[in-house]
Amino acid sequence: MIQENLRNVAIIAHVDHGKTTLVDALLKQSGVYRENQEVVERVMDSNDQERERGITIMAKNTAVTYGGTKINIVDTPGHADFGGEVERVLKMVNGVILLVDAAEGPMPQTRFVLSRALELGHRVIVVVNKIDRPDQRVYEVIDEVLELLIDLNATDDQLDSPMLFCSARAGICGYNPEDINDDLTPLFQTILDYIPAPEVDTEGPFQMLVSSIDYNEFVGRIAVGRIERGTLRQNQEIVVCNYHAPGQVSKRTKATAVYAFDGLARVPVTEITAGNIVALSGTGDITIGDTICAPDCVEPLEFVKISAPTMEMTFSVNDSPFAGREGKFVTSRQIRERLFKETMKDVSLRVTELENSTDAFNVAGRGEMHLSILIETMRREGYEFQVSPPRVLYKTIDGVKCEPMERLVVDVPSDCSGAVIEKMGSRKGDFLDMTPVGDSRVKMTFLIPSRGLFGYRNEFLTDTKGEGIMASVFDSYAPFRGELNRRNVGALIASETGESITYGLFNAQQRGVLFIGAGVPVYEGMVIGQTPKREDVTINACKRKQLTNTRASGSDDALRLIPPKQMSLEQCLEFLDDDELLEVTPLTLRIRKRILNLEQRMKAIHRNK
Ligand SMILES: Nc1nc2c(ncn2[C@@H]2O[C@H](COP(=O)(O)OP(=O)(O)OP(=O)(O)O)[C@@H](O)[C@H]2O)c(=O)[nH]1
Ligand SMILES: [Mg+2]
Repeated sequence: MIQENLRNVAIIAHVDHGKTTLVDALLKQSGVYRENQEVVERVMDSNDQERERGITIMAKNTAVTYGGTKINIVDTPGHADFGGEVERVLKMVNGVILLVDAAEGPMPQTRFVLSRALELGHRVIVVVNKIDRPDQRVYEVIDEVLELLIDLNATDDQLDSPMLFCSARAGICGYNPEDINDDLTPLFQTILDYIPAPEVDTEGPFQMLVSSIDYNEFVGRIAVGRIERGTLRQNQEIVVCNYHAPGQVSKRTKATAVYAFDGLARVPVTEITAGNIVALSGTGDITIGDTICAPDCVEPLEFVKISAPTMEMTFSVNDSPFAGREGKFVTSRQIRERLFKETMKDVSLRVTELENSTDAFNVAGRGEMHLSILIETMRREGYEFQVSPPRVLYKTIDGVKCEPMERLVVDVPSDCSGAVIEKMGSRKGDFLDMTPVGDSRVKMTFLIPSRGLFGYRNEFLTDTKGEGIMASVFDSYAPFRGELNRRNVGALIASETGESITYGLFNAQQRGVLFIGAGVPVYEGMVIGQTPKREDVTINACKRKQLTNTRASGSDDALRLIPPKQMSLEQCLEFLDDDELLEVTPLTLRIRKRILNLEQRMKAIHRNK
């Protein structure tokens, strides 16, 4: 049977190309909002960190009705670190909308998400967005998209994909850049005409693949996915086949509540047929990739291939001198439970226990941002722990040590290109190609070890006077390219435990840039700033001025401190060197030497020499 009045589509693109903004416009123009209803911008970016950072982190579902047809829409993240989110939802849909920024053109993540959609044989609607940008170059971008499709071995059918032109922000689009409608009718119409309606068997035994997990404190875990076959009724008996333990006896349970998506809400339904995207509770401990079946026909479905993590960090119990002062959850058992819980809903995260330690866990993900979001989420929940610097995951291929390489695309003012090429060289990157963008900019592609990109973003912004755009995505594993310095500055290290004092810091700031001001508790071995050269300097931040007969120590107030450099979580992670750790508590981030005591540290240095 063909579900004529149903379409399931995902919106995919590189970061910031306007996916969530387009969903806003689709919701508005399909009449989801009442008149006078207050409308939030980028409404799908509903969790705290998404709103703060202005990016989508998790893929989410919504649905609109247009001309009597229900369109389930999945909004996906465009940042390369969350590529796993895109991979997992592609099985839920029957086609995709590929957005491309009219000025930036296809970027690394455009290539990644498009290749995944093509592999699954999905139909693609190409939408060139932000045509209102003064620096738009629509006609060049059209060619770039076609080149990309050819490069990815698209079939003739896929090469004939419809192409539309749109301003998501203005809510307008058209079939031709010179002829734009004053609403999104052409896009709605193209979805109805070009994305296939699900063709399904509604009579057979019920079967569904779980593509998302949600949580609600009243009903617990909620499984989301597209019904593959059959019909689901409320309170129907179901069986869950565990994706992680194939062959294991499956758990029998009941679908206590079944919901369909409707605008920003979920509405309870008593019965729903194959082809539809549903949310259901009552499944207990379920994970993404599980299959839910009717008890009389237990057949697990195949899940999509999720790309493997390329880097990891060690999370461990905080053992600094200040441990346990600020966190609510500090034990290894609590940290362990929290990390494993995360793997149930994040398909690209891997957590493993260390062989000879019960207090430490290796957490592997797709990039620094992927792991820093997890760290930030945990600290907001009250967890305290420490993390190692991120390191890439090596692989031995045919007996050769290989490392992950990234495809890096930069779009920079032409006169900055030399500086960027030089830096790429020193970070062991290979230059692939360069094309002009308009009159004054160039787009360059490099293949560079993931290691070579650690800490590069800030340098890049300086080298391009803040006008450069850079984006990278994992490309492949290639033979190890040799040692690279992790950073080219040193650490200013506190030599005493106590409270930082203006006098001591005044001396310290002559040696480098401080991360703390006066009145901050410090301990021996804590990193309180950076030095300009690759050389660590130990300094007493708690030092008081000697009292003399004529002047009291209070005259410290006359010394002026330069405001400290406030280090964000990401900056701390970029800064960390191999012999350092980051202490994370709900209130504070402290960088410290792994070995706190100066004497022991010197011994360790000698040993390594
Ligand atoms: N000029 C212009 N700006 C737009 C348009 N559509 C979106 N933007 C802006 O582009 C920025 C990113 O928009 P989002 O909708 O968050 O982009 P996204 O693709 O969802 O980003 P991620 O989910 O993080 O990958 C926002 O500042 C939007 O206001 C458009 O049509 N024209
Ligand atoms: Mg978004």
